[in-house]
Amino acid sequence: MSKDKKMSRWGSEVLSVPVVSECWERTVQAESIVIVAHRSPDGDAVGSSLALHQHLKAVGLQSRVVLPDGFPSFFNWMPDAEHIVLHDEQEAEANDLIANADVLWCLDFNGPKRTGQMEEVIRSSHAFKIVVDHHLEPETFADVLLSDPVCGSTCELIYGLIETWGQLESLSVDTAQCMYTGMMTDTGSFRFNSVTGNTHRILGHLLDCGVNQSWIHEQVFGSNRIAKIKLQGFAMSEKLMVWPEHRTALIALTQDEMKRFDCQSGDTEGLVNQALALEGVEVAVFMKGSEEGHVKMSFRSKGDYSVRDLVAAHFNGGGHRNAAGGIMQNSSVADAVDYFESLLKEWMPV
Ligand SMILES: [Mn+2]
Repeated sequence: MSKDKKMSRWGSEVLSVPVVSECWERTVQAESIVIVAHRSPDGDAVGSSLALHQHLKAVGLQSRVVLPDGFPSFFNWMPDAEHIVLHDEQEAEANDLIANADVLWCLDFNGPKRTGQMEEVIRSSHAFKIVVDHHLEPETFADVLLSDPVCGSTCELIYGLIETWGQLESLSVDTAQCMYTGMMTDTGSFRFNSVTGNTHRILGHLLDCGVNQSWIHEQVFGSNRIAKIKLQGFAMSEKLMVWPEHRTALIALTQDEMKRFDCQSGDTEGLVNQALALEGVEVAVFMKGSEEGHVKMSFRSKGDYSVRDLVAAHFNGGGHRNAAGGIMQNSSVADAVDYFESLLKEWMPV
């Protein structure tokens, strides 16, 4: 890195001033600005999309947010969440927006595959595409790639963008609330290793902007439906498997079981972390059957053990060292559990 290269104070090449400035120029000149994020949108996907949308609004620019499918209802309070276009419900409108966008902001995903049914229209759109993301091994499909796998959340990178644009004075409460939400949910409420001094400096500024942090926490973590709590109780009491000799725990739920408890989007979130929080457990797995007959999996680990390597080798997925996701196509949950068990000796810590 040459010394005279202009950097934002973020200290990495990720948000180099000329590149970030070009993104701004393109956005200002665009007639149609569209923001997209990954499928099964989480707090960071919804939060970063709406944070950018709200910021653009604050400086007088209109944009639309298009997501592949629905998000948990505990994010409904976010300003303009009701105006998000969901591809699985409004396919024609969603495709039209993406295909005809001049600038397409792609947030919180490392490749179009992560947007499910939106993949093709994103790839073929003639828009100027800008990726802002923090997942490993980003695909180079966009015109600009602002990727920082060390950063705790895409929301934190959005703050960095706004700062590098010199627009922090325009940061509205609405923008700040969305940003805070994504930073909170992607860092386990600010406790993961990805949290830095810079994260907390940003949080300090967001609070100064008027973010109501205890209210947000209450909306996201303190508004559980009874059905969700019962499902989680059932999972912990009836479905938890532990292999103490391998310091490994697993919870697996079938479609039938989830239907029995009226499982909705987001209801199984956090189960894998509960399994990981068990004494002596260093690797935790959550599996669930899907409508399409696949088994979706979340892996978590503590310390140096890389679940990413395990997932890449056996479960058709990827992620980070301590958090990864995979899938077994056309498999029953029972078969997926059996397969995982057969790998214990070879793969799990002893
Ligand atoms: Mn994220």
